[in-house]
Amino acid sequence: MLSRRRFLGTAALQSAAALGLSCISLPSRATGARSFNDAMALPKATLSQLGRVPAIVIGTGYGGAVTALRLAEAGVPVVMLEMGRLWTQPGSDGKVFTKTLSPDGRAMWFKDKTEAPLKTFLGLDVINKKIPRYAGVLDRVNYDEMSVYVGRGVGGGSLVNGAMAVTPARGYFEQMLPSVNASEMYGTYFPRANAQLGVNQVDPAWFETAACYRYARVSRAAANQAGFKTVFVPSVYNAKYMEAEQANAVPRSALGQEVIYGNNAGKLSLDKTYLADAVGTGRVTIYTLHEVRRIEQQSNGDYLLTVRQIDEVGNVLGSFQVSCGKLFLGAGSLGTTELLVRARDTGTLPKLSTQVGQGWGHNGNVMTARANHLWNPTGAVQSTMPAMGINDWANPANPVFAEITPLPTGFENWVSMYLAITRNPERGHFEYDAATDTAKLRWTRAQNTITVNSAKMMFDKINQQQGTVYRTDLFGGGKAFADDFCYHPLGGCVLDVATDNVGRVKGYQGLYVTDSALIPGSIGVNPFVTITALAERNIERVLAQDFA
Ligand code: FAE
Repeated sequence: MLSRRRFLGTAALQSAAALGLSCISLPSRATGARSFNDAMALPKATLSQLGRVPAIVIGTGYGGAVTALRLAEAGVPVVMLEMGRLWTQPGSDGKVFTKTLSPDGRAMWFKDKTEAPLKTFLGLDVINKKIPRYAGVLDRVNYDEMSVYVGRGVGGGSLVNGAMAVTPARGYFEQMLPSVNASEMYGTYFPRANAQLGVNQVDPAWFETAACYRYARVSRAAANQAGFKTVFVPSVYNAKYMEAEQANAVPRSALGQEVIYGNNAGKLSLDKTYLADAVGTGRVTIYTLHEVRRIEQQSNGDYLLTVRQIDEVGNVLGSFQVSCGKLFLGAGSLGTTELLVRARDTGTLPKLSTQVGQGWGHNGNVMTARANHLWNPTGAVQSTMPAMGINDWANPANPVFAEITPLPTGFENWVSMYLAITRNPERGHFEYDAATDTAKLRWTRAQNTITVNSAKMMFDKINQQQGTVYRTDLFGGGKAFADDFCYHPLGGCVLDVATDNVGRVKGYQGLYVTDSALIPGSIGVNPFVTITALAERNIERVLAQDFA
């Protein structure tokens, strides 16, 4: 059952979109006129009308959403600034998100053509489509030798991701974040994150017969026959809704090819969980299409932000300033790191450490695909939500955790696809580029060799056993391994290196990192459960120690 708080928050998120507002909050009457700042209760207050606020959270992804909710529950009024739009209002086609196979501008963040992970099919340029430039939900940030996919909008990556909600193996977590008490994480914060995110799992008995998971059963059999273990993968996609989709009882989303450009149903993205609860407290106001461009510190210790507001087609509506006592960065590994690298290297936060911008990794991501024999079809209708992975992470010589992913073309294609997560110790770093006023990722394609070789060892063995081959027509350039993009950017402002043990940025008081930038480049599984749990841990300590 919906709590009153979530009901109110959801209503505010829905009505703001319906009214075309770029400012989302509960009207004061809905909460019985609490004592928070009047201006914040005004749905139409522009940012510059706020002047000074106690706390600002930049970004509405996992780290930002956790932080805003817990601050608000503790009585702190919070302003959230999000560069993307709110995704709760249907467009003229009656859908919030665009169609996957015939996308419009809603698909991507200001691109002229979609830039999907798959470049071609059978070598033909039939996947990517021309689209109008618009504040779409998926961005592909193209650096010289690596492209990074991220979500844009209220909910960040939760709007576009595959919903796989995996808690990392404890031994690897301890290795990557040795200064974090693992007993507390596994006893308190991982369970808290999983509960609040709404993590569930498909019914194993239903999975065995569901047509939409034939592709996963085919990949499971091939992996098992080659000697690899497989496991079910938990998810924040509602398993019961998917069962109803398979039974044709509800509109299809996971079974309707929807995922990277957003799901019109079924998925518990953050706007339905943490953010709805946060707004429902009456203490959180979200400003959408507001991008933070500059952070400086004032003589009284407050932070002054310069924020650019755009409309949905990219016209700049204005540039505003707002100040705060405490500033939480939740703009994601790329966004948070860019803001801090820019601030250090343009001299607005000169005391930031040289460690800011270091320690970036892509969680060892690589995609690959195999061609099955004609007698082994994978199914014309495939769930876009992976439910199973090949788990060989315990192999000390070559740890790999490979998600069995769909290729939902809508017709039989005999393809088995995978997103492999490997252990790659290579790290990249960010450098400020004055000409473009951006932070550039320094990462070379050669740094991916370990990842490709690692995945190749697993899938060579499966191919050999099955007598099958790689598909080389999907990723461009005849490649079997997509070593030029990733979904899991991690690091850039690493915990206990560029920050202290709870994310306080070194060199400055009242400045915190809350998101994937804290994680040192690798966590061995899909990262959002870890990002959420770590943010839960950190904000609990910050509230106890810095707000007392
Ligand atoms: P994130 O969710 O990226 O949110 C950051 C937010 O900040 C975004 O909404 C930005 O628009 C906003 N922002 C950035 N800069 C600014 C600025 N200057 N001013 C204002 N706003 C700003 O951060 N992970 C899993 O665990 N399971 C999966 O199945 C999975 N599948 C994925 C599939 C895709 C296609 C993608 C792209 C990612 C996937 N991920 C998955 C990764 C996961 O979504 C990602 O690790 C988290 O979203 C990162 O969370 P953060 O809180 O760091």
